[in-house]
Amino acid sequence: MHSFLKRGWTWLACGFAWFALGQAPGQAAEFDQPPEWAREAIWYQIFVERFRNGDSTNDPRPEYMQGAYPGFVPDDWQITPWHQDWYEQEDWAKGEGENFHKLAAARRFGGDLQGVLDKLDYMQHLGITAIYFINSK
Ligand SMILES: [Ca+2]
Repeated sequence: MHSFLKRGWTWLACGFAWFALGQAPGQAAEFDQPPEWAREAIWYQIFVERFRNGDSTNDPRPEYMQGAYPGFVPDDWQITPWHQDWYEQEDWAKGEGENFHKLAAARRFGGDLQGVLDKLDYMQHLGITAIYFINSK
């Protein structure tokens, strides 16, 4: 486990470096010439907020959602239960009178980097060698 965590951090760092290089003007790698390590990697793409909640003390609160799509925070908004059916509306969503997809954008699940770290063994079991994080606000 320890060696995997050590390698896991390397993978995370490589992923961030890859992302940073892709964003730095004039320093982006040629698209058709990825680094050797990226050619060999088995990628796992993670939307952290929806992957796993490893620390409930950092869960989103309504004040964190100000300015984010859909542009309002419904009354009585709460974290969406982790295993809720995607098409089931939360109690806070039922009385809003907005379409389903707009309210689905107001969902937050509380996933965080601790949740990713908690599942490194699982990802190793799958044969994953690199992680690509999807950005979210
Ligand atoms: Ca959390």
